[in-house]
Amino acid sequence: MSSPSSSSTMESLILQLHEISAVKFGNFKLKSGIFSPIYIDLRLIVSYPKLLRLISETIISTLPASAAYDVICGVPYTALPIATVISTSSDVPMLMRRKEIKDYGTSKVIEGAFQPNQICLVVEDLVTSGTSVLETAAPLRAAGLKVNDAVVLIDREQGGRENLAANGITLHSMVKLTDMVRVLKEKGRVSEETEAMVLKFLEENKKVAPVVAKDTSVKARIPYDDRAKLAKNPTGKRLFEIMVKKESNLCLSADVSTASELLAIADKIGPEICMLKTHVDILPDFTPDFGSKLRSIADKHNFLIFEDRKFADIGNTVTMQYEGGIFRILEWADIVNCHIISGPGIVDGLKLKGLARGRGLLLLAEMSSAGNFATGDYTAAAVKIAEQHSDFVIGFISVNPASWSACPSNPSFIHATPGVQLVKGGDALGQQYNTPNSVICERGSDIIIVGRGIIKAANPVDAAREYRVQGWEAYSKSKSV
Ligand code: 5BU
Repeated sequence: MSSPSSSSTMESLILQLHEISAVKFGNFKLKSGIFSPIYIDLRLIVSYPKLLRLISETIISTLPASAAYDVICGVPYTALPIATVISTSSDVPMLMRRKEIKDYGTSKVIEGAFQPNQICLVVEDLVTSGTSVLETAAPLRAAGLKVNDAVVLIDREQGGRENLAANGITLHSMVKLTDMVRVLKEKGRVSEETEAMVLKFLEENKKVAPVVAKDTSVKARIPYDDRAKLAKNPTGKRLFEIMVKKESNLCLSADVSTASELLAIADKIGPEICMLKTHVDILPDFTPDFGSKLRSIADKHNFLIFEDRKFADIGNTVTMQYEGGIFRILEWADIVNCHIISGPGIVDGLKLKGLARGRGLLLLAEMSSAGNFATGDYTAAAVKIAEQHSDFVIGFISVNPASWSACPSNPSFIHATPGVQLVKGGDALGQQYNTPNSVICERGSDIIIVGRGIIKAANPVDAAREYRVQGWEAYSKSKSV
């Protein structure tokens, strides 16, 4: 609010927002979980085209020249109309970020035409912690765009600017919440008491964490290198060591249509991952030399191979399924997994073949799909079986190990979590996605397993790098909770 003309525009804008009840006073729960005496609901502005135009014009004129950009992208949904008006009035192409990921067609997260390395300005209506801006910047960056600046109509001044700066994004705001309340008080729209209450609230809530941990029982994490020393199984130990060496807790789920595609993507993405997960029975061109070819790629890039076979039969049968058939999984997979539905005998069976070869086993303690039955006592039973076989079991497929307060697992066990994408959501067949930060920091897992988020990305290598960086940053942060 520098020049008189810009300050009168701001005043008029604030008053108009108040007139349409886009600014409300009371006791409101925010997305971040905190209660606030002031609430801003800018969804209404679509019904006031003149105001929408004024907001869009003012937003763009507030930006300093240093904030150069080639394209713009509004944070869904409220900022979409603002971004659209900016795009059409200033003739700058726009992109759209999908909030829900579809499982048909192109499965794109970013819609619109763009070139790698173009600079994208993120447009947002309201910033509290900056989480929504980061959720939009992440898939833009994964698609190869640069995100350096974000512009917002209202800054609640609760740490968003700092959280974004920590992620390389400069925030430009048109109106600060303190200015808004001051203007409304000066113009007689709110009482002195209300102003004081809002200012006190802002003073007391200057910093809202970008993502508020839902489970406060999440403890500071024991570093992977210390846990490597605790692991009894050589493959479990090696996995921790690879993670530390490559600064990667990313497992690629290589669910591609052919063995040759799988080998090609393993070679390209190998440097980013600690583990590669296969479903060997989906490959129509599988040949007996598949295992040795994949092994040499794994050795070249130093990652482990995890065949997501999900054994489920009695002990005697799984010994044959593990070693025999056309796939001969035991020959080439460092790690396999199994259900415990048939009881502990399944672990005895797999161990009979795998232990002498130094292989490792993950138990399915939880699953990512909606309505699955691996919960409560079932999860606790998996932990108990793992403890009894800690020479062979290296850990779990888990979704929310931080919530296993009744049956915490010991730190030598590793947790790997499927159902990960850069944005929360799901597919049409029950898959449920959480973000890398949520999986590692809130849910207490160790490894993010990512399939379509990488495989279907416009540039899978860039996407893998983005997942690796996000996964590792989340781990680094969680060491010092
Ligand atoms: P996606 O494309 O990231 O949704 O792929 C997830 C992969 O993880 C896929 O291969 C599944 O078979 C696998 N998966 C899973 O999604 N959920 C689970 O609970 C288990 C495995 Br176990």
